[in-house]
Amino acid sequence: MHQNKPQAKHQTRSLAIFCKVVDNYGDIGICWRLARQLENEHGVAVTLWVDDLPSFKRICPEVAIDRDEQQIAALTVRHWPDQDGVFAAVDVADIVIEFFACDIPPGYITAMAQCNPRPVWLNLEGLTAEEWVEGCHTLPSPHPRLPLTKYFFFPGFTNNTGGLLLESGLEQQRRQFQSDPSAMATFLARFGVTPAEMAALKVSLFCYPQAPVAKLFEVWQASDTGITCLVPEGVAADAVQTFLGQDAKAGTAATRGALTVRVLPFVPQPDYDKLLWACDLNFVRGEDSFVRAQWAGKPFIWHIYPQDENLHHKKLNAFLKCYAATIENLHEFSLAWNGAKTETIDWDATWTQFQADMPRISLMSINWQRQLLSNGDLASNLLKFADTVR
Ligand code: TRH
Repeated sequence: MHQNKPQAKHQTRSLAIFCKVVDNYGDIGICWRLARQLENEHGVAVTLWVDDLPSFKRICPEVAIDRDEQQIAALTVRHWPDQDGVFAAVDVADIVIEFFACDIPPGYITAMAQCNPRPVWLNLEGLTAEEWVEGCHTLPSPHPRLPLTKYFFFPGFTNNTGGLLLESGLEQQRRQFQSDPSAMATFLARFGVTPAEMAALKVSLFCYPQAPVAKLFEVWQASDTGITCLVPEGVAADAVQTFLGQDAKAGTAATRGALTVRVLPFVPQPDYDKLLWACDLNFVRGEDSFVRAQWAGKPFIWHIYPQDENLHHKKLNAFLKCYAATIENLHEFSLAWNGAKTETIDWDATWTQFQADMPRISLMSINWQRQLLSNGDLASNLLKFADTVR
């Protein structure tokens, strides 16, 4: 079945990823991206177990939401409806990844313990720039009863972590796209973006509902120069609907003052990259779009996933400290955007100062990318680690 696949560079042949969609699209977004890269670039036979096919379909239109098992882009997707199920040792993959400690089915764990040799079992954790990650990356956690060991695998921003997801051809594709204005114009025109909107400052907007979007829209309307804000359907719905004066459906747009807001459909993952590459500034959120914005090489603002007791503010500060220690206006804007400032925010000044620093941020992002690249990519690092513990 896989005779045309590249030779596996590692000892691994098969790999299973278990993904539980907690909310939104990041969980399946990350697992799907990792699965594709392992299959395409490393010749690994991947089975992706996922509990929520409709969410998956939003970022991958080929998904059939009523199928228990399907082949998509040469890998196997299995619907994982519950924790029950009997598995035999032959069902078990050489590497088993549970995403975000999602508790894989007990029957599968029992079958893992019956395998000889035993599979490599990894818990792929969430991304944070906090320093403790380096101490926890690859730590073993022996099973209390069975002869199995699970290892923690952390993505991250330093070479003492697993690195970030990055497909091998991505950088070249990005450069080619960004050096071809007509390719960018053709891409954006698909969503109805006009030449005048194209010539303005182009901003993509992906954030959680609590982001102060209405405040920013007010400032942008009064801007001296044109701003085009491209927002996927369903994002910042209240502010967008108020601005448009109608339902924020894909294809709708309105201009007030200097600002045009245009609603885009939710696009497949590869097109989302192109959107980030084509814009001058990207607002991103969660984990996966946040990482893609870093590879896009454009200024970006991160809306971090909110957590209880404002734990996320600590994570935000940890990232800003390593990403943009010297660019105060980026810090200020990021903290304001994430509700992490106690004083009242002058949005006009915060935006103006941030915008003035955008050329500096673009330059800095080249060095940042270089530093990230020196950590290797997550998929390759994961396979290398698996080889060392097999
Ligand atoms: O959707 P997110 O907020 O996802 C997550 C989840 O909430 C998760 O539970 C949490 O743990 C994590 O954030 C931190 O944001 P994220 O991570 O950016 O994922 C969005 C995915 O959707 C990403 O793979 C990009 C993709 N996407 C598209 O494919 N097309 C689009 O048009 C857009 C806007 C996004």
